Amino acid sequence: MSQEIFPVVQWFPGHMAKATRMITEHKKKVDVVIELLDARIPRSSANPVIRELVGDKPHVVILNKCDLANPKATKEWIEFFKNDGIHAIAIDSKNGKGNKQLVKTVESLAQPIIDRWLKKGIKGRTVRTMILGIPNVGKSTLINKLAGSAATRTANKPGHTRGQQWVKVGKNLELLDTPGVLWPKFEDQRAAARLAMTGAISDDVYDLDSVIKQLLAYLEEHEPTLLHERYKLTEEERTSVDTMLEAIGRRRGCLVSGGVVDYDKVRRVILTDYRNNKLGYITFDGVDEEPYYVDEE
Ligand SMILES: Nc1nc2c(ncn2[C@@H]2O[C@H](COP(=O)(O)OP(=O)(O)O)[C@@H](O)[C@H]2O)c(=O)[nH]1
Ligand SMILES: [Mg+2]
Repeated sequence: MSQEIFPVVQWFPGHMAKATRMITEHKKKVDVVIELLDARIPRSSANPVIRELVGDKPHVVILNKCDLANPKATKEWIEFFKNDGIHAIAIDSKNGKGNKQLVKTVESLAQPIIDRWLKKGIKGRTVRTMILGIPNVGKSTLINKLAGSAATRTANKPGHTRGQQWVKVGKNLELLDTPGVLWPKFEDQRAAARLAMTGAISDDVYDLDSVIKQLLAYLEEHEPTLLHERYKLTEEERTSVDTMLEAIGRRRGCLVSGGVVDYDKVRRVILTDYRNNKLGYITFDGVDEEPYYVDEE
């Protein structure tokens, strides 16, 4: 079965302009940029604006939620970024795994900047950094973990926006306690479906039927064993995403009176199974995969 593409969510042009303004404003204040990606969808959770705006500023990519991703794929993605000249590390912010490595990486990336400062006679200046990423990628969780282990919040050094503060992390590193929110690329409908599955898009704004069909099509193509272990589908039931949905509905007892399958219920069962890791640990974005775009009128 070939992978079908279903329209998922509409593209909102205003969001890209908002992200651009936010990065442009903050860029001047920071020495190193920390870009948080979802390890399950490192391409779909990225916003291309970041690359253009960050320019040659030191930049570290974090593959967060690596506890939910396929470990082999995470290694491939780290290699992929390395080949592109970008340091990438995998972390699990929820459990604080990888935070020390993150601080060390940022400090080492900042070393040339510190050396330049020293040449100019500037001593004891802290390196400033901020976290950027799309909603729900784990920005607040990471900031809280990093800030929680920091001795003090540098309350007397406010950021530009009211209420923002710099938090001391590590020896000579400061982190802006408010992250930069980026908007994902909704114009790529396959990426949009993956963002929806992983919880980056509010459950009210996308078409669940399209998303679940893409999930089934993806599993059938890339992870058939996971799919069949969970739902025990026969060859015939796997003819199309529609026959799969119907069979899963019958097997899981998602029926309305008269023995008709309650499709809305089936979709929710599958989404819940996926989100509770009952379908395994999947990285949807492949390093070699071509981006897919649907032209919007
Ligand atoms: N499993 C797992 N969950 C995470 C991780 N980091 C964040 N989360 C969860 O992802 C959700 C969104 O995190 P949050 O920090 O609020 O994201 P933000 O919108 O980027 O600030 C929360 O339920 C977190 O507990 C991680 O590394 N692993
Ligand atoms: Mg947050």
